[in-house]
Amino acid sequence: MPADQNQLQLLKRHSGNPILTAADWPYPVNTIFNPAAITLADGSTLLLCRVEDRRGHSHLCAARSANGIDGWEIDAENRLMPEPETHPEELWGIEDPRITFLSELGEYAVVYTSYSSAGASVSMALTTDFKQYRRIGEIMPPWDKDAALLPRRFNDHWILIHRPTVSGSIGSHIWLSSSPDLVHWGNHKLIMHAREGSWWDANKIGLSLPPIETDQGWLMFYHGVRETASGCIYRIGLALFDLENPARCLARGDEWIFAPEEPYELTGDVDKVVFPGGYTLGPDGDTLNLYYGGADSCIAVAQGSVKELLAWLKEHGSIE
Ligand code: BMA
Repeated sequence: MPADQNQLQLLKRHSGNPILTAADWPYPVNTIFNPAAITLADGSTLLLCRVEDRRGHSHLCAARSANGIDGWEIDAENRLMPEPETHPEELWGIEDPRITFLSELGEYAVVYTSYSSAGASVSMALTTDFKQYRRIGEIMPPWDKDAALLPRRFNDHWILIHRPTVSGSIGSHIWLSSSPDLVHWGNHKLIMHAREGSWWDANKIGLSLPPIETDQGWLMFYHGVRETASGCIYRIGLALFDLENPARCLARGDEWIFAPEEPYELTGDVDKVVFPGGYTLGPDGDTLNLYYGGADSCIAVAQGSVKELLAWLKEHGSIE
């Protein structure tokens, strides 16, 4: 699988990858992967990591680092654990968080997948410090995952991007829903289709990062899942949505921009997976640190430039 020059130019893997593995954890776990990420007020980085225990159930655990690369302090005291007694949808664990800061509330919204015998659904909790959480609970019924909030209201409504899967329907696509209060959701709109046939993003796509606000629109990273005879390949593509009307797709890249290439992405509990869930921006407002899970077994980081990603999309994107 030769490395594509384009990919290397757009997103450059850190030489210290993987930056976090199960061996770094202060208690016994199976794997850690698929983190959310934010920059804290003091400029340090917080990753909210998906931790899978040795039953196969996941919970969320914060790790903090001054430079976002190493020196991680893992906060084993204040984990977000499944609470199946009060939230039965969390029976088999909670997974794949995405974080958005809601300045109107002065709180971070953590949107995550909860997993039970009814399937995977979208849940939300609010926090100010990643030590104590106030659960909103299940906001989308199964099957639904790969969700994140936009940071502010549009016409008095919050916006959630998510990926429902309906049994019997053709493909899993990206949708947008609105809510006046973060609890009641409606006005559902399909905003981006999975492609068909031999495309890298045929049949199943899902939001990766919370969309990034730029002067040209909301920059969306999404994953495409290609089914092959030897299993699925999770790769990452780009799309751009209208700033004022985030349901309107302005452009979508034809090629993937990031794909499993390194050993820690090719081999693990699930082979050939790159799964970004969070990013931070450097002080220049342009340098993007993309945090992702590798092969469902580790956490890694790659760097790019928002301006270059937008320029690439302009050249390689088509209007939906
Ligand atoms: C998806 C999610 C991710 C996982 C990926 C590959 O459906 O469950 O958490 O990384 O599959 O196994």
